[in-house]
Amino acid sequence: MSRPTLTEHLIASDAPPALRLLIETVAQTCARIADAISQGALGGVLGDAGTGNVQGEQQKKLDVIANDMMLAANARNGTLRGMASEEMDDVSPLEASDAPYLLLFDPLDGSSNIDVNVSVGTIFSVLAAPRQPRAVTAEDFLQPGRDQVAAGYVVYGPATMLVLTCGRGVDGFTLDRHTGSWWLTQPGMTVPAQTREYAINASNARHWFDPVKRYVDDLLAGKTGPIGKDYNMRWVASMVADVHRIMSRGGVFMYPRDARDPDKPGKLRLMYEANPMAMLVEQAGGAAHDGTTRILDIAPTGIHQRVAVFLGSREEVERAAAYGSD
Ligand code: AHM
Ligand code: MG
Repeated sequence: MSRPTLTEHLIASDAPPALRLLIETVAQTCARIADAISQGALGGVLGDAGTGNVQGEQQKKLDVIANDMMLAANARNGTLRGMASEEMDDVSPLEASDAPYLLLFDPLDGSSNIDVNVSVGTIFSVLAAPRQPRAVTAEDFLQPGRDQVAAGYVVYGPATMLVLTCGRGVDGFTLDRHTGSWWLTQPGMTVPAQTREYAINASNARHWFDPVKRYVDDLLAGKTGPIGKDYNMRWVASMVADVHRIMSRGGVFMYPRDARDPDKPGKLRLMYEANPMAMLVEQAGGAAHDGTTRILDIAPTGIHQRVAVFLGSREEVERAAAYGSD
């Protein structure tokens, strides 16, 4: 069967050459990250790095390795004016030039799963750089998610897959580990509007605000409750893996704000987790909101800002929103 490679697909879809080069560099880097992950204990890559990031989280060795790989590979291809990452306190400006893009990424999402050999991922978001050829600052990155030029993730699962949008639908590519090529295997991915599957870390139930409690109670009540159908539940604790399941067969993913720490509006980060996932899910026909607002319309105030996330099958996300926020 003849299928296009990522390069052929990007050429056929008229992606500007700089965007094509950027996406191909990210994809090649992720293929190398996949290789490092797959070495496991043999590669000496498991365990803690012994350092923390700006979020106050312990870094895994692979968090640092993946971050360094992304930085090194993307610094010199001439497409970027700056990068920002979950693992770096501040944005990393590149030389002032007329390079057209900014790149934000979570180099290794779900890294608590690394040491137990469960799927993890890389998430990325591409924004336009300012028109003037000057050094970029953090403010230049603070654009609403609806202005993203492209977004994607790579899931390091039983197969390594890249799921990508450049603003005209969503396509899935599978990595051939022997040749390093990415092949279009899931063109035009869509999220079914309805679902019978939800994803939430229910160990936080006692901290949830009332609307989330009521909604999850109604999901649990199944056929005999007000929603009138039985649901199944899944929680990988790797957002990439949970979202990939939803991109493949539908579902609703929730990481709500809760009462544990009023200064933290949720756990996940807007700029390099929620925004790219929201763009992908919307481009596939789904929906994404924070309980009150469409995620892609949130005006960002900080690179590492956190946000509540409800995303996935459109009708289920709308149902969750109808319960209110807090
Ligand atoms: P990370 O980027 O530091 O790995 O954290 C984000 C991850 C998500 O992938 C996942 O959905 C969530 O944290 C799981 O959180 P919890 O351990 O509270 O269930
Ligand atoms: Mg993450």
